[in-house]
Amino acid sequence: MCGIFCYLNYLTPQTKKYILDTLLQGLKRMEYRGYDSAGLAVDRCCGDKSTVIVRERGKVASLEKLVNVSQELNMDEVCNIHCGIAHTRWATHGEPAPRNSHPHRSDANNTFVVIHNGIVTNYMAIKNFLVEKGYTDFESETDTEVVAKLALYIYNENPSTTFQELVETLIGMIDGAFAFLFKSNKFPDQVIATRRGSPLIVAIKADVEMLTEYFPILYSSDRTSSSGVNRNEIPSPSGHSGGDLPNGTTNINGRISPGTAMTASAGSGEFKLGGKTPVEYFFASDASAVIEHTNKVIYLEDNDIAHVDNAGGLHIMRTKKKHANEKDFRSVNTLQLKLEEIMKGSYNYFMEKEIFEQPESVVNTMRGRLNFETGQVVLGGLVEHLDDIKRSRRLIMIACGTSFHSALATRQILEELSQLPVMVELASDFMDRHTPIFRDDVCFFISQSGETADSLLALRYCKKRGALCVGVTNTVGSSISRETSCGVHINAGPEIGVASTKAYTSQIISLLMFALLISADRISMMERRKAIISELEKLPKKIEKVLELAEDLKKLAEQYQKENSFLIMGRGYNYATCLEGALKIKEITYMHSEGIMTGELKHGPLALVEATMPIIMIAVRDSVYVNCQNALQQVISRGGKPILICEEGDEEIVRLATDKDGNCKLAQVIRVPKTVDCLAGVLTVIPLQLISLYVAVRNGLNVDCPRNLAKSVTVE
Ligand code: G6Q
Ligand code: GLU
Repeated sequence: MCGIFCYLNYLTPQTKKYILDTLLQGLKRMEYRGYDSAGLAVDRCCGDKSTVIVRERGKVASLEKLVNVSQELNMDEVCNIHCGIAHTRWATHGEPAPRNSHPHRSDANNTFVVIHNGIVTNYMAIKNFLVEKGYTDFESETDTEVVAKLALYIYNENPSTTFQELVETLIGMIDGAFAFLFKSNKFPDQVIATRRGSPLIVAIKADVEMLTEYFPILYSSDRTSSSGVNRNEIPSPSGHSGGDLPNGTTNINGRISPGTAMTASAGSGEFKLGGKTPVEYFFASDASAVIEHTNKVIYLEDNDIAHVDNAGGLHIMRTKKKHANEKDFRSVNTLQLKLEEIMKGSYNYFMEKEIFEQPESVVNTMRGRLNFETGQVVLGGLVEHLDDIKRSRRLIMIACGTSFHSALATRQILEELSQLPVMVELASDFMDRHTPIFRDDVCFFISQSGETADSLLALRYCKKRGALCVGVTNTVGSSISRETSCGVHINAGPEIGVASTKAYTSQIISLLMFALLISADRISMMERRKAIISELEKLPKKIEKVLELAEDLKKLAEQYQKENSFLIMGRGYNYATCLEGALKIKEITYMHSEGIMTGELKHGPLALVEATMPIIMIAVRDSVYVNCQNALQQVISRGGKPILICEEGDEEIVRLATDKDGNCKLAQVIRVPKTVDCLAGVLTVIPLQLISLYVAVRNGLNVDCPRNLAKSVTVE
């Protein structure tokens, strides 16, 4: 959701054209996250460090057009040092429009400009405060604009304040979730980045070899802030002290310790960045925006303030240590991601690519973890906690959307193999209910992005209550992967399409491997485990067979493309497939679609059945097969003409749907290979992924970025 990007070149001469292209390209790489408008800010020219802002509603391509015709920018000018910031917005306050797009500015001189991902919840209180102080020239309806004006207010109160002090003071006055980047003509060639709740990384490109993998944190000392501004000045309507400050205090009592500009000592060595050495910095919401430039990244944590000063030095600061054992460094990580992995290759859409990648992505999920010969499962991230998990009172799987469906899809096998009660929870509802959680609960947080706000809130809630928190994510370095005690990385590779596909199947495999792991010592489960492991080995080939149905499914999509509704019915392991298939159809095609548990048919949904209602039914030869046959007959006898997803070689069910004159009442039969019950959902969901893709494509819809949706939902 929304993308933040910054490119700062220090002693690395670049033309303005290169700088602007880099900023625009950074935004394009994050387009998949979902947005409604875009904007950027750069210096007017090398000799004049005043800031030029360009903003536009709609796509990055529209912003690019505006940039290219700007009279204010000299594309050929070479900048030795320059800082540019750029943003894609997903509106929370104020309609998508150029005036509401970011960067927002403090005043007509663009003294401070800011870009923001998240929500400032006390923006009204700040606005009233600023208006009272005479800062009245608000230009937008956003919550973000108050931040730019507050920066100017803090600066005006004490013009000798440093950029770091100013931002530290400022974030202490703000409630809500944010990732911010600040640029100011009072502090030229510098940038400050900070986050609380929204993701943000710093990437470093330098020719010098980095001598350490750790970057030290500088802590503020305890003397009164020289910014001279106090958080108490902003009334807090909720009485909540807001900023995550030490002891819940409201005073800003920190001063950033001087710290050496270019050299910061770290445990195992020294970083020498800036000074006489050229260096380039990138700040971004995620790694896909920086990977083409460098693979060295630092994941910022909540309340970190990262500052690149005018000598090219990078400093990471915090007000104070919260706990004695809080780590006082940030690791420099080497990203393994390759640019090709996030490109479309020969496919037209990311969603298409990701659906067709599933034979490989499921292998990547199992690689090095599952030994098909010995049946041994090793999940490195869980080793230390396995005994605690086995001793737990219950397992609780918490997630949203598709990730929730993967929990539902594996609940039964997890119950069977672990012999523990398994609860499956939608993160938002879990929080709404203030669900009781105990120290001997084990809570799983399943999230492709690892940044979903509701799941993250639930994680913090469970952690506070002493439960063991396990992350199941696809994004290394994401908030969920960092804040959980242990976890499993699903290794599906980057998923760019908003509609989750390969992450879903890899989540199922990961949870299934966990079920196999936890039952490894149970003699009574040996045969069952063997059967599952043998099917896991065959799974990639079986997925390939399902993908061969693509051409038939294209034709089917053509037939159904103008429908308004789709009902998808099944039960047992395939109930999750119904919900997930219905979610795919609604989010990508904008058709109404509903997943129905066939056990519930007679309790209401049967009333919807008639000849013209598009219905898909799923029936495989598992323990609920007979119930599925009954449901099929109920639907057919009400005039329904369903599309049936069943197993290869299952003639029995087709005969059942054929009357004595030989007329088959099925609209179409889609056959998938037979597999073990708990894996059937991986195969039955793929035709539904493809149907939704092809209907959307035929209707000319934006498959990868459906309307109103974002890839990473970082607000509640
Ligand atoms: C579905 C979507 C969506 C997603 C949720 C949770 O196609 O991608 O439902 O699954 O928004 O996201 P995370 O898995 O990233 O937590
Ligand atoms: N709340 C801000 C706005 O509405 C930022 C939204 C975002 O995260 O893009 O402008």
